[in-house]
Amino acid sequence: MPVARPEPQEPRVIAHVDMDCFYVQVEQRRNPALRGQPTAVVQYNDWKGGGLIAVSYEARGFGVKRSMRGDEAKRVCPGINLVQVPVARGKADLNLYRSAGSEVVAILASKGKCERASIDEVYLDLTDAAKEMLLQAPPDSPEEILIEAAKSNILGLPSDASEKEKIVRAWLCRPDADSEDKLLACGAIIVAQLRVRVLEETQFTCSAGIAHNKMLAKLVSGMHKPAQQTVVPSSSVQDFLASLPVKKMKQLGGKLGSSLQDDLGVETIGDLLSFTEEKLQEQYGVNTGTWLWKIARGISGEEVEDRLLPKSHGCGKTFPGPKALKNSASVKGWLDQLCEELSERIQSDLNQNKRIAQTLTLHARVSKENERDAVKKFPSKSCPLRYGTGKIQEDAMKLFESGLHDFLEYQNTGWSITSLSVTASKIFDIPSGTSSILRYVKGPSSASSPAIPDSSSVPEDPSLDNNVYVTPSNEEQCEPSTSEKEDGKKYSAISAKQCSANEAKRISKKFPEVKGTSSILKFLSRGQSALHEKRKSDGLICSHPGLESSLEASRAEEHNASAQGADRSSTNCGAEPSGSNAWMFNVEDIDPAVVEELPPEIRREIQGWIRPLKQPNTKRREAQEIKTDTCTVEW
Ligand code: TTP
Repeated sequence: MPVARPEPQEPRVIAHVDMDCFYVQVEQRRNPALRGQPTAVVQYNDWKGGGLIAVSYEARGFGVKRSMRGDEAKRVCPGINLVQVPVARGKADLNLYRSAGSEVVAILASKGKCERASIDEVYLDLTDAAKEMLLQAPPDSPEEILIEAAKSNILGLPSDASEKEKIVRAWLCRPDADSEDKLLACGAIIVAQLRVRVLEETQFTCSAGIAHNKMLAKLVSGMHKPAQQTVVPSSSVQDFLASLPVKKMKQLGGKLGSSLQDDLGVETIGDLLSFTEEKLQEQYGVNTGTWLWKIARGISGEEVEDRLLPKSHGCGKTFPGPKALKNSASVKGWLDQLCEELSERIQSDLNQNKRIAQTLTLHARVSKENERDAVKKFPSKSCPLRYGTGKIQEDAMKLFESGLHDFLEYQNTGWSITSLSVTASKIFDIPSGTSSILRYVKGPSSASSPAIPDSSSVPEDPSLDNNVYVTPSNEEQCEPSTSEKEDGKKYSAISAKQCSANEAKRISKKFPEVKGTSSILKFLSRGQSALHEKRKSDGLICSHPGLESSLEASRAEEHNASAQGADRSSTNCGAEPSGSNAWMFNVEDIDPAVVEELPPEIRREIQGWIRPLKQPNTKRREAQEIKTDTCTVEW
């Protein structure tokens, strides 16, 4: 359910920019002969000419729609060019479009906070840039307005075509405008400049909405497509919303919108004005009620997030008609392929962006034999994500089996899968430089700490050389518990290399004072003696030579290293610290209150590691923790 956000005190300038028929434009750039031609991008062209996923505006002129298949599009528009989406691993490979989207985002992000909302759309907070323009170079001469800005559609202005450009130029330079409209005018000029740059540098056109909040900007960005922008002055908001059908708003597209129509007789956003806030709260709860009351007035406090990367990664495949999967072997075959792609993508996200995904989710569509119209859905299942293709494949198959078990409800009947997808979500940043800590505060075996990447998949962090986040007294070494070692299990999070004495030495050598990190020491050293006993029975034990001994140890290390000249990277850190000050901890026992004291970047990192460790052991996880989720691929 949507929730009202606090509104900012000052007026903002927000833009929503959406590429025009994006995949088609990408294909037209690859093959310029397609420019200006009716064209569509199709996904699977072996059944009725493939499903259309993007349609050029020329083809739309002939009545071609995205819902059509290729054969139908050819009937409607015989001259249409159908371009097949690239294929890899037997499914659509969207990398080409993803990176084209990133090219655009790099340009759009140059003027303010930028939130990538999908493969081809972003929100921009241009408030600061607009204020700066207003101070330093306000638009004051209609003749000097950039032609692209002069072509803006401004809600509430007369739409007389012959005079439109003149009227818009005058509006953008009005000396008597209030400060909100002046800021909006600057925003419109900035967006026009950005769109011109996008066209020049990428050859892509885009459309945009410019308003005082995200909601309004998004609602109007598609109003005049392609290659145009629309501005919503405050004075035009009520008229615009008065006739806007409720279903046009993303959050009202589903049950909430249907309830407004059926239960309250609300057809347009404007109709909501006849209800008090109390009435809406009574009907839909305090938060949603207030949100509805506010949107009816064009009020929305939602902020533009500073995020250029997706919130999750997903890979899916549909198996229509006769292609439906009917046995576990074929599901496994496809799941393996999807997981391989997912693994590559999260690994590349980790390498390039230092981001780690924590949750793996499996979605499927399935029907029971002879029950094709059954309403029961295959329950989506999630579990903590383990890095490494093999582990993801293994976990995804377990999720599938668990979901199928729930779906079949103990019935021994046939089934057919018509779609499968895997998603990696709950992605968080490893704050730059703090990966030194990751090497010390790590989980136990891969089985019980699935979100932690393989040692082999954790890239060496080049920033380590410049950023050290612990003081000399905070040198830590990690080791798996003895019992785990005896079990011969693999330790995904800890390798001899990571925990090497050499590394301890490396870190001990460069310990600039970093504020606040004494908290780490505090929580690491808490309750050490009690935990010592526990280390043999469960979880990761990180051992730490006490203050005195750590310094001694590091001196000794240095001495040994220079004396032996050996490559210490393979030194196993399994030996227990022996000094009387030695202490150790189990990450399960970290006091969250103490973590709260840490500097934010370290806190985020440690919390990211602690959470997965709070999971029960593997067997219990299989049985209980795999849970229904409603995860979607998000940006
Ligand atoms: P959209 O922005 O929804 O549409 P579009 O860019 O093709 O056209 P418009 O000018 O009307 O905005 O989607 C962006 C791209 O995402 C689109 O080019 C193809 C892809 N896409 C799919 O693959 N499947 C879908 O169901 C939709 C809606 C889009």
